[in-house]
Amino acid sequence: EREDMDNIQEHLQETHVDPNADFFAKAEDMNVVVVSLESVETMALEQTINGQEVTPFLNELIEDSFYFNNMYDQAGQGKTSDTEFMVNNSLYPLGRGAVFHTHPEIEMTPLPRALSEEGYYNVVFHANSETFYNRNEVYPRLGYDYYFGLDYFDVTDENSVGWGLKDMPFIEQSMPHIEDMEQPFYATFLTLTNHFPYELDPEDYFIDPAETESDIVNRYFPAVRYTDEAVRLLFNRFEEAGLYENTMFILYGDHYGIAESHYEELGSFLDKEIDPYETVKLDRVPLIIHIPGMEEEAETIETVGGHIDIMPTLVNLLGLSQDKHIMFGSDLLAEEREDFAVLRNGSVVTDEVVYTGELCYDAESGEELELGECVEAAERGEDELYYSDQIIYGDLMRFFNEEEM
Ligand code: GP9
Ligand code: MN
Repeated sequence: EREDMDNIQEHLQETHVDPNADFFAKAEDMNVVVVSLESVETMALEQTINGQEVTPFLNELIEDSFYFNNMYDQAGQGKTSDTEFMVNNSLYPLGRGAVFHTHPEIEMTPLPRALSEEGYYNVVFHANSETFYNRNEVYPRLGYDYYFGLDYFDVTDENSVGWGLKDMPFIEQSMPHIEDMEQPFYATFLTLTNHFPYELDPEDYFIDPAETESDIVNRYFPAVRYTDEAVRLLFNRFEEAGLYENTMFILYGDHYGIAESHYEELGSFLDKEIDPYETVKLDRVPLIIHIPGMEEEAETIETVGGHIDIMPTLVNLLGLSQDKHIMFGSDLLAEEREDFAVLRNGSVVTDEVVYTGELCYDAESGEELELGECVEAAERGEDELYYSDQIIYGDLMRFFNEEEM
């Protein structure tokens, strides 16, 4: 087993790309706010309904942030929790089940724990029962100091819908805890309103629903619009609390929103046929990184990546040592970055090809290519998932040797 770990470290060294030195420690000692945008897809940011943007606030935020528009959903069956696992570990989730459920006790080299060592206070806000996804067991192991779960929120019939507390009161009720918190903090907010089946109260419709044969597709857009408004509220509250100027914000879509069973109707809304190539493209989720003082350098970055690349990017921005972690992702801001993402279903995207279900496409044009054109990407994808799975199934981080990184 120790040998397996040596092989994995060797693989990671071969594929390693140096992080961008210009960005090293740019956010050192700042507060960090991570916002998991429930079921928000990149596609949603690009749409309008009757001339109204679906995400006016996010679109505004992008103007003075780093926006990554080619990030892919790498979650497995553990959905939101799988993405939390990736963002905090840069390991892939598993092909079956939620890692939080199946392997809560494995050794890890997680980001919050590293931040603890730098004096950070690490918390999660989420208005769902503490035991859901085994979070109460896993969070302390990730290095979170405190979980503000369901018990901390005042949930009534009036302020809840669908899965529970609506995102706007969720933000309102979280803020007093933030204002009381010792700094610097690393705070994760898990939003919830934009969850399947995308129900909203009439007063929370800021835009009209879409008009297709699928109520899911139709309701999805106003629900995303509501979450966008909740994010605006979060930013406003941070400004009012005087915390905005010293806080780095990371916002990401946790996974896809509209399942393939609704792609016929989604296709009619988007006015295109959704073939396997487009299906992969629709697996994109937004990633926005807002760093105070770097507004001038704002940029939309087209590099291909995914959830596992978030942690290495943050490790560099926060001025932490890359060598203390086993990470499968790489810095999204790296000069020499390789465009690469493997999805948990085995699909692979690079700057050149899209490989999915034994089909190969040109990444730019979407034209079908000979399968041979995708072999290299497909094999790389297989290796990544295989090695990461080995770590989790074999609890191999026990044998992690920092000297070798
Ligand atoms: C549950 C919430 C939603 O607490 O995170 O989970 P999902 O169904 O998206 O995995
Ligand atoms: Mn989710």
